[in-house]
Amino acid sequence: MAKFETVEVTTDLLIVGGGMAACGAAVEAAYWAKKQGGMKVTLVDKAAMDRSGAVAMGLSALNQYVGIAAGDNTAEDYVRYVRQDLMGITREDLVFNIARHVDSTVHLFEKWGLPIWKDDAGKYVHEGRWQVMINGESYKVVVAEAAKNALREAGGEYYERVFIVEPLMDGDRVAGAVGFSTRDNKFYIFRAKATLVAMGGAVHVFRPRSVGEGFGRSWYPPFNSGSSAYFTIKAGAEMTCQEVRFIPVRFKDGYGPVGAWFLLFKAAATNAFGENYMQTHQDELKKYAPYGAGKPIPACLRNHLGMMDLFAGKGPLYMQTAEAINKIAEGVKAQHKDDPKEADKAFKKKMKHLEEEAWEDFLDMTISQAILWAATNTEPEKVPSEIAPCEPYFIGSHSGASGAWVSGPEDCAPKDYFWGYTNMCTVKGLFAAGDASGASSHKFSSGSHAEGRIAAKSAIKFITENNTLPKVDAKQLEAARERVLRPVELYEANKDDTTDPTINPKYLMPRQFMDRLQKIMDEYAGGVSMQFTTNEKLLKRGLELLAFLKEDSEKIGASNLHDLMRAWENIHRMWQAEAHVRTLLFREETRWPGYYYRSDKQGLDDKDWKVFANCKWDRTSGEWGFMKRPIVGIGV
Ligand code: SFD
Ligand code: AMP
Repeated sequence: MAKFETVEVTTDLLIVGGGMAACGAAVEAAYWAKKQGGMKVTLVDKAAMDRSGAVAMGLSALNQYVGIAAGDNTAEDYVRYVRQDLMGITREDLVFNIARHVDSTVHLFEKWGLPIWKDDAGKYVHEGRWQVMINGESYKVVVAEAAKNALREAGGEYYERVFIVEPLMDGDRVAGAVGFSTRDNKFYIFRAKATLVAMGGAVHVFRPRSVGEGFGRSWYPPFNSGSSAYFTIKAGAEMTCQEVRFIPVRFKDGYGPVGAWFLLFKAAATNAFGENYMQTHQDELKKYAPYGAGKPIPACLRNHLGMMDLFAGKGPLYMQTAEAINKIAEGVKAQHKDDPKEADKAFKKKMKHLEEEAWEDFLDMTISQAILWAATNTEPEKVPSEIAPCEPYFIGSHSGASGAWVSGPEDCAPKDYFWGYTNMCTVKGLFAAGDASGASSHKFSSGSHAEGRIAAKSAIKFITENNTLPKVDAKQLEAARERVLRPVELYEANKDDTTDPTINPKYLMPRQFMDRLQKIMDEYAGGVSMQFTTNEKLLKRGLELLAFLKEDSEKIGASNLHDLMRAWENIHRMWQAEAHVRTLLFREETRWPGYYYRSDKQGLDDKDWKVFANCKWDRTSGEWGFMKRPIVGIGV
């Protein structure tokens, strides 16, 4: 086999991931590490931090800004908003903790150079109550630069293009991680006193809508492949909300954002016959009281009402862009009633401005949607544009909730939710933030950064109080190296058995493995082709097929380092998939219609299921355990 050098790095705090939460963690940890004198912080990203993770292409808004100092909202308001959107299932202590700190993160972004839109009075321009508009095409570059500078100044290190595979353990304490370089033949061992997981959520677990020539295009970035879930599950951490996938409704095929259209432009979405499904299906919302009756209507229920028309054959669905833009411009025209010439001029000027904003919304974060509009002659001021629900994603920081079960903050976490260190998982020394931590939805990019800061400060405290380097025996390291590099060895040993090295009886290629995973998930766990619907029988059959896939996960081949990354990405996805299917089976109700439907358990069942559905994979027995955890609010 090709020679792989083993590189060992010893550090105090290890941050795995380089996205929003990891960058927040780096800035905060560097500050406290410097204060503690000589503590070392190391960050490892599979990609280049400037353009890694969900914010790689940029974003057009900061979706969480509370505006506490200005008296616009309180952190308690935010808790009520998230509870409503997630149909009552949320860790209010965690949401509150992020909400009370997020504004300071946004102010840091601005200080570091992120252009946030301001009105004539110098106030942030809001998209909606919680969202502020940015010129965000270089958002991630700005945030990554600050993180790298902070690490450098504190004597820390960052590794880019090193893929983290799995945790190292010292009994019940995490001891670091192993991974490999995606550029050089190097196997990495990171030993650490505490490890903070921030490797995002997961995409391409389900068969995507975009296949063939569009393959790889998805709403969520293809680089996030379930590594956070895999890492925490494998460390033996309790996980939460694994059934809660997120289905964003997006401009079809380019996956352009809809938030600006709904909130800023006040556009309506309709079925193909021009009927506004949010109005025609209002009665349906009553079934999901109290959430259905509350405001804003939860994202899953907004999806659900659109899906009712789609599944009844009234598609395609459309965003009425032209109607919305024209209405705003007409409003400006009306201000010049007495001067038709001036009115016409004002109308044209406003139309031009709105048109620019519409395109910029895509160019800031989803350039491919702008290209698709251009390619299909879609002029938003003249014609409506098709929207559709995407395939399911796992993203605990958006309107999903999946992630690790972490400790809340001491001052406001209910007793059952506090075990010593804020944002520590149920495994000693293991911390999680952003998509990696569960049941604290709607933190988005800014809240994930804030949560990274919270978790890092807490991890540094853990280190000062547990200041020993966990032990990892040589046997564990050798086994990890063998397992991580096995796909390369399998491929090299057997590739000459067949004329086409991608078709081989001794191994399968990462893409073949992923295709099978996606087919299983799509057909048995309620993907796009099943109209997001599943039942007990389908889920159980899906689990049988996943078991065969798991056997084959030991047989993935890799012809190069890129393939090796693909191999591990898909194994990570498979574990995320299994946690999802098992938890869908466990929760016997349909709490989030519009995200998924259990056809055999329709509707809400608050009596039995207004609880968290948690799970844990036992490291010794290899068995999954499931438990209900009570919802305890913070009294707001
Ligand atoms: O509106 C490994 N999000 C939006 N948030 C906003 O605030 N405003 C918006 O405008 C947003 N929009 C949006 C958003 C997300 C997406 C996908 C789109 C549009 C298309 C949400 C935020 O982006 C999201 O909440 C945060 O980014 C979450 O932060 P974090 O840190 O949990 O995840 P990350 O930033 O994706 O970073 C993940 C990192 O992990 C690395 N990684 N590193 C080493 N080894 C491995 N095995 C790894 N696997 C992954 C990645 O490289 C990356 O560095 S809107 O349309 O909704
Ligand atoms: P999106 O572009 O859909 O990700 O939305 C950006 C932000 O706007 C998120 O905070 C969403 O929850 C919110 N949002 C989008 N559409 C609506 C809507 N119709 N009503 C209320 N909030 C919305």
